[in-house]
Amino acid sequence: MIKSIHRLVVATSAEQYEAFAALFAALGLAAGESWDGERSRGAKFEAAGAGVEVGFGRGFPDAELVIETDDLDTLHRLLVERGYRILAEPAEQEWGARLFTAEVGGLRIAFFAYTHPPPQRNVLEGELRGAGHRFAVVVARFNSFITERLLAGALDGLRRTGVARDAIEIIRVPGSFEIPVAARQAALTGRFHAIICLGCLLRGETAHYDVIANEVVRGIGQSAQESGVPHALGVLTCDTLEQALDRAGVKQGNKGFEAALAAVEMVSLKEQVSRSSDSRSI
Ligand code: DLZ
Repeated sequence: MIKSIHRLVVATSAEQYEAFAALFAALGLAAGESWDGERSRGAKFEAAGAGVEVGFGRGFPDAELVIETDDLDTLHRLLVERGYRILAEPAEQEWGARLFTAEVGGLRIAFFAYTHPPPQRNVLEGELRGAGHRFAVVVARFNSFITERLLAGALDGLRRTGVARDAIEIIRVPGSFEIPVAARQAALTGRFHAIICLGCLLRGETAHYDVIANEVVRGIGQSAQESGVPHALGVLTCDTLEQALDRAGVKQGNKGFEAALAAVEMVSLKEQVSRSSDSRSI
């Protein structure tokens, strides 16, 4: 009786080993048997459906490892955010799936999600395509040590989704408290498809922290609702500088990057919603 089947990936350096292990842990695979001996170390990662696949003919992915997911875009975003090299961007396959490939330590991995049975009717979802859209980024100077990192993350997110450099305007304000007014002004010009709001409130250094934080978030939300222009919230509310650093790109991703992707997605969603209501009214 077979007890297990694993695709063996032998790293050629300790760094490559760490990169493989970090990737599979990040993908949420369960940790299986592992060892750390004098001659070698290794770890198994377990997925619900694992095995070997044999194939013959056309249309197979150009990869040594094939991973199926039900949420291709989030997975793609995770890999991009973590700096993995994307070899081929998500694209429809003739066999009824969307697929992208990434490279980790020389190993080509294909990630795919089936698109059939066809996506549920009447479900609208924004796409991460920013080309042709204009964005304002409102960024607070207070705690610029953090907010400049958020800004760099946001610009990176916009660039990676295809937004042109000259389609982005940066609006600097003194502190987070001033973000809602500037965001509203920008939204009301009608020149931007979305506004990305970036700031950092630190509890330890801010009197009435909760009141200010609530006001900033409420003000940004109100500006979005009243103007109808999507606003992305990239204002960190942290207890410590250490926490803020983690969320500005050091450990837990970059909230500026995430806010930019949310803005791009919401612009696309808004267009889809209005297209679908147009077609229904014909
Ligand atoms: C005054 C102040 C303080 C104490 N703390 C912060 C902060 O942690 N993050 C931030 O973005 N801004 C802070 N500010 C500045 C206020 O947001 C605002 O700019 C000033 O009170 C002037 O209205």
